[in-house]
Parts: sequence; C-alpha cells; structure tokens
Amino acid sequence: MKTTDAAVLDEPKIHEPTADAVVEPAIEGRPRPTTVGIKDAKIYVDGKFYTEADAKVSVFDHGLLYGDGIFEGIRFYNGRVFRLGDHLDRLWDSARSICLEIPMTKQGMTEALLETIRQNHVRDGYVRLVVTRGIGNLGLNPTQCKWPSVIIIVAAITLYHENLYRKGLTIVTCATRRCNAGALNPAVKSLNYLNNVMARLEANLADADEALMLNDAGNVAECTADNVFVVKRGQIVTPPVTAGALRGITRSVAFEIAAELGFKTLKADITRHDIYVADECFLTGTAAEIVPVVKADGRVIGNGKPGPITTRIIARFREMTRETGTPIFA
Ligand code: PXG
Repeated sequence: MKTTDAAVLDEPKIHEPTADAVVEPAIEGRPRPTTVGIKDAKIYVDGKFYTEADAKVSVFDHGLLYGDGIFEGIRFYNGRVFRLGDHLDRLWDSARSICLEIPMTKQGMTEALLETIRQNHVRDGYVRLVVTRGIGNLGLNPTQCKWPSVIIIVAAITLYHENLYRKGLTIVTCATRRCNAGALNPAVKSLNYLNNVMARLEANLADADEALMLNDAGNVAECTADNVFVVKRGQIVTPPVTAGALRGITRSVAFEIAAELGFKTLKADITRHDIYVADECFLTGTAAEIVPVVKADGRVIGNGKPGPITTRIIARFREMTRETGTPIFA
C-alpha cells in the first residue's frame, strides 16, 4: 500500500465495515405483506412493469427525501375508469404549480394507466398515480433532479367497512390545522401529506373514523382525504377551495348529482356549529366514495342515521360509477 503519495493521503477514507458489524434493522426476514391485494400484481415504474417486491425508487429521489412530487388516487368500476380526464387535469395542474414537468403527454399517461390496469387483470379497483421529482442529491434544490419518475400502482381497495356506509361515520375535530395556502397550498396534491397524516393520527387516537380539519380562521376545511358536506333544510353546502378544501372530483360529482336531483347547492364557509346542527352530513372522496357522517365531536347529527338526501346521492353515485367512465378493455 502506498503511504507517502499526497494524492492518496487526500483521498477520503472509506470505512470498511468490520467483520462482526451488524447493521440493524435487517430487511431480510421482515414480513413483506402484499399491499395491493392483487395476485402477481404488476406495477408501472418509468415505462416498465415490476412485481411488488421489485418496484422501487432511489433513496435519492426527492419524492422520498422531501415529499417533492404529486399524486392522484383514481377509481375504476366495472371495466371503466371514473373521471379519468378530471384526475389527469388536476395532476397536470399540481405539476404546473410546483414546476414539475411530467415526462409524458396526457394521452401517453392515459395509455400507460389503462395498460397497467389490464396487466393486473382486474375490472374494479383503485389506481395510485405518482410523479416524483426524481433522483437528485441531498440538497433540496429541485434543479438537481433531471428525470421525474412516473409510478402507477393498481390496487384492490375499499376504504371503509361496508357497515359504515349503512351506519355512518363518527368524526372528531383535530387540533392540527389544514395548511394555509401561503405555506403549502392544499390545492396541490403533493407527496407531502404529513399535515393530513398528523390529523389522521388524531382521529386514530380519539377512536374516530375520520378527523375534521379546520383552517387558520377556524372554519371547516375538509377531512384528511375527503371533502365535507352538510345538508340543512334541503340545501347542500360544502366549503370553498379558499377554505382549504381540495377541489375534489367526487365533490364535483356530488354537486352534479344534487343539482340533477333538484337540490340547492352552495359553496360557502361553514363552522363546526353548522355540522352539529346539520340535518345530514357526508364526506366525498375517491377512495371513500360518498359516506354518511352521523356523529361529530360527540354530537349526534340529525337523527343519528344516514339522511334521506345523502342516501339518494349515494344511490345515484353508484349508478354513475358503474355506467360511465373511460373503457379499459375496449
Ligand atoms: N381532500 C384531500 C386532502 C384529498 O387528498 C380528497 C379531499 C377527495 O378528492 P377526490 O378528488 O378524491 O374526490 C382527497 C383525495 C386515499 C387518498 O387513497 C385519497 C386522497 C389522498 C390521500 C389518500 O384514500 N385524495
């Protein structure tokens, strides 16, 4: 070994692990449950399909290091993708807002998504579409990341137990406030969901089904992954996007259905009080679909059962999901 050469002395020392070094925790031997609920699932990563065990991203991906990336959750029913165009429009809006260039066209994304569903041989399920900033260095500057990654995961899911659709959910207001638009705009469906995760933890700790998130003004924003609606004297109200509500796609569908059924709809600020005194309350979201709420902060809403208007909206929603959408197998 050379010892006097300056160039060699300047080289950084590489610490060889000693023979008896144990690096914990070892991943080998950890149980690896299948998470998507589809046998031999195929996951799309940057143009190729991988098994669940082999679908991976780099530890230097800024999606992992900083939550720098965007996503969508999409449902497909009866061989058709529900509101695919709306989801792609929102994904592209999220991308534009954070200066992320999605490395394909909407048409290309549509084909990749449909093909991923076909590869998984399912007619009903959920798709998680993720675009990460890509591999960079340990600095947060995104200009380091030249190649955003596109990930498409198909899964079989039902978010809440069927019982809850019949009996209704219990929600609690959480202390975690919805991020304000000046800090991290809730309109961007970014990979940074710690705000929502913290709220979700509060729901778990309080033994509730969901957490109600307020904004800095103390008005209702939304739940952790769902928009909130109240029904009072036949009028259906949901908070505006400016209150910190996501421009939910199921939210828009609920409004379309309400109008079709002849109910008055309104986007307006609401408080916790409006929920306590509502005749009915329900949540909307791609994963949860439309689900009644029967208790909030210990107060029984209406008569404590899913309301008649909510029930009609759910019935029409189920018809729409089975009859409309982009065909997968055509
Ligand atoms: N609010 C937030 C914060 C959301 O993330 C919704 C409302 C409902 O929007 P849509 O467009 O789905 O009607 C969402 C939806 C999931 C999951 O898989 C879904 C979302 C986020 C995180 C998880 O349950 N997005």
